[in-house]
Amino acid sequence: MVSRRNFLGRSGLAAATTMAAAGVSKVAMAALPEPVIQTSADTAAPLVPPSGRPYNPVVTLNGWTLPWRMNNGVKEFHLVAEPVVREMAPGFKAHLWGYNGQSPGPTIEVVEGDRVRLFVTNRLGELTSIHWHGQRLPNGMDGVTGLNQPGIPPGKTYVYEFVARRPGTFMYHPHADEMVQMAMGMMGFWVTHPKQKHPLIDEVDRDFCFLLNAYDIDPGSATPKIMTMLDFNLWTWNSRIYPAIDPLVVRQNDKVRIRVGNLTMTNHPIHLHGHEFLITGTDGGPTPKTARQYEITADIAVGQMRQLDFIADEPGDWAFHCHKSHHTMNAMGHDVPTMIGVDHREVARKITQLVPDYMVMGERGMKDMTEMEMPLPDNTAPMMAGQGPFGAIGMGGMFSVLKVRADQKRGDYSDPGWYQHPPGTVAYEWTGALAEPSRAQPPAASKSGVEVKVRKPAGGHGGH
Ligand SMILES: [Cu+2]
Repeated sequence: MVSRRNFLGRSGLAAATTMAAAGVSKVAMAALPEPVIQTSADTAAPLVPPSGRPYNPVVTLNGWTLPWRMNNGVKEFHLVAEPVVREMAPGFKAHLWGYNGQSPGPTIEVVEGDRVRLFVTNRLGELTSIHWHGQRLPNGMDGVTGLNQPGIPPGKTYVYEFVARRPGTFMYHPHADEMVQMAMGMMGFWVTHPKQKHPLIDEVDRDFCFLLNAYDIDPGSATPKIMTMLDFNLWTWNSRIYPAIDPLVVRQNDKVRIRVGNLTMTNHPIHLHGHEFLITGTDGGPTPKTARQYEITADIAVGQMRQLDFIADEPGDWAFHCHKSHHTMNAMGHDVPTMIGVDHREVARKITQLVPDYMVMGERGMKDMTEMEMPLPDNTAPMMAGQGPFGAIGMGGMFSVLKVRADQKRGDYSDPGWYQHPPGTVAYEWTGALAEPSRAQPPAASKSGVEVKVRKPAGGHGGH
């Protein structure tokens, strides 16, 4: 089957939507809608709905929303399951499976009560299906291969149709060979907006969404190891790793919503600095007000979605990340021996005679790694990276920055650069006299005769 593909960048999206919404002949409407393909991994501008009930669109982090066409009052979408090349970070491209040119697939946005028709074309080499995670729908539309429908054979297109009955935050993913297909990146976000003012769903100024996903891609290779169960080396938001995850840019005092869905193999405690949020919605829908409590970390289990609302009233650059420290690192950093406190100057001198490029790693901790220009194999990313205004940030993986600015324009998502701290508001070095701290006498611990000694780092190296 040959479909014309629309290659779109940021600016092309609006044009394609207009085209999709424009009057088309009856013959064209009888055919399925042309698939819209996205080639860019940039965060697309929010897709203001050109047809149907109005709503405040979401911003998909390093992603985009799929345009639709209206056909006799039905919103029609066309998803194409296919191999894609996803740029996880500049210089690092992964060979994944996804939808419409990207992994994750495009976000689908509809309004409560919309009748939705989704054409799903399979351009993979094996069966697939789509499960509409969290939706109320007729059983035969639930997408579990073998249970609710036959798998969609390669080259075929199936049609799903249902009414988006409840507003909230949803996901979609295959229910066919799903261990493989999800390890390869097949998943997407779905938001159903309320059709009118909802007592439990506040209107917000900025509404961000992304999926948590994880991959195991050996440095220098491009295809995920699909049999990995837990020991992934790439912890990603929408198949991107920091510093290639876009910042969440907001205007000071904006009411902000962040929707997160977890399709990895473990839970992720997602942590926001500088603010407290309320979990206003879960997989089950809006959370009753009496059940909400302020949090700064939301643990999101596998298969769950969480909707975090807060007022962004503290200006600055605030870290926003998974609190599992191994999840804020990229590939290369997972099988290195612990060398803290080991004086290996002598062994390093001997090795250097044999291997001139030998590099001592981690004897003072691993932070040095962020400052080293370590030669990397082609097609991978450094373990931790990101330059901030005060030096190396030393983060990778599931990490981004909430940028709150007083002078950010309404609806402007462009990166304002680093926060300019008012004078006297940054931690500073104490340069006065230092008294020796008084220490309690250790109890009779020396009974064992074991003493632990740590060689203090010699000054002179790096710093910032
Ligand atoms: Cu995590």
